Amino acid sequence: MNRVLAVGVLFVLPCLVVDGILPAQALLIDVALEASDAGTAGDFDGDGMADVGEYRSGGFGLWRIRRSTDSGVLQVLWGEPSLGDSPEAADYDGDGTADFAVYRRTTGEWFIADAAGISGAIAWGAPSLGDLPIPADYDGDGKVDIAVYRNSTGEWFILESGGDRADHIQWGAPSLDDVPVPADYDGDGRTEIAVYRNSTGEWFISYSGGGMSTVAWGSPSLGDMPVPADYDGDGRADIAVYRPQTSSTETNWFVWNSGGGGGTVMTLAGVVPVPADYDGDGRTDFATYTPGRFEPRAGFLPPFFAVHNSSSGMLTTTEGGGEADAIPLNRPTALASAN
Ligand SMILES: [Ca+2]
Ligand SMILES: [Ca+2]
Ligand SMILES: [Ca+2]
Ligand SMILES: [Ca+2]
Repeated sequence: MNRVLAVGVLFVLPCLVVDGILPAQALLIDVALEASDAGTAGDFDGDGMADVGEYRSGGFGLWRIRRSTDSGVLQVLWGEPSLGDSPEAADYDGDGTADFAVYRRTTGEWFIADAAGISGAIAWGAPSLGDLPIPADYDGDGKVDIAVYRNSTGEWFILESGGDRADHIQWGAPSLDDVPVPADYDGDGRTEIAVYRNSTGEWFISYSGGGMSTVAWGSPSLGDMPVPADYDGDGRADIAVYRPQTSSTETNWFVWNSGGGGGTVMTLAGVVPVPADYDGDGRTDFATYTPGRFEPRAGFLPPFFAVHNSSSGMLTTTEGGGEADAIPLNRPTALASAN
């Protein structure tokens, strides 16, 4: 793989804010006012609280973010769905706010809008080899690194933000249905390379400081999906799975707390898990997204988010944008990288 930066012909990504502010200005204002050193995943306005948001997988690549600071809606066009762009928002420049970014699944290119402006195409990924986008801060410099997991071979290719070094690691067995679950499991600030084995429910974690561990946590026959995140707030990602519900009262979150005390279970109805720290207390909140849908008598029911706030124990619901082609942001890596 090679890296191509800022090629002469930039992309056809239109970028505008529908509510009247040019995106470049909006981004710069956010940076100037809200810069902080520790970015919360999914936090576009930089207040330390993740924002609920959606990206339309059809049409013109519309993002719709509900700002946690003022509940205002930020709408930005970024991406070209017809070319297979998928949303990969993350804090690539380390200024404490999530940057709009897409990975182009037809060409293996990344397009990022960060504080420095709009990137050219960064070629990092081979679609024909089944590469999946898995951005995370692997080198621990506070900036998310561009990375892909090669689903055909189990290889990881990481473009480290600190020093522009590239890392290549073999970790994962495609024949055993491994999926990437990168997260900071030991809390040293560097994301671990890890896979969840969909055939057995085992986790294989390769620690950034050396060593590895294997943990059995998950029931593949019940459709468990890995959702690692720091639910107990000790700074280390917890091993966790989300189980699709057959009824709205069925328990569907199973967390193995890294801080001790065994496991945590939670029931929160919804279709897509979107865990993130929405109330900004340092603990990841259980959260789900239910897509918009047509009901025979009711007509179109808009999508909505349900968040169980860890700070208060209260449930918050927020209506989404209303389009049937919208997909939620803050999906776990294993899910987000797959589609
Ligand atoms: Ca926020
Ligand atoms: Ca980094
Ligand atoms: Ca934890
Ligand atoms: Ca929280």
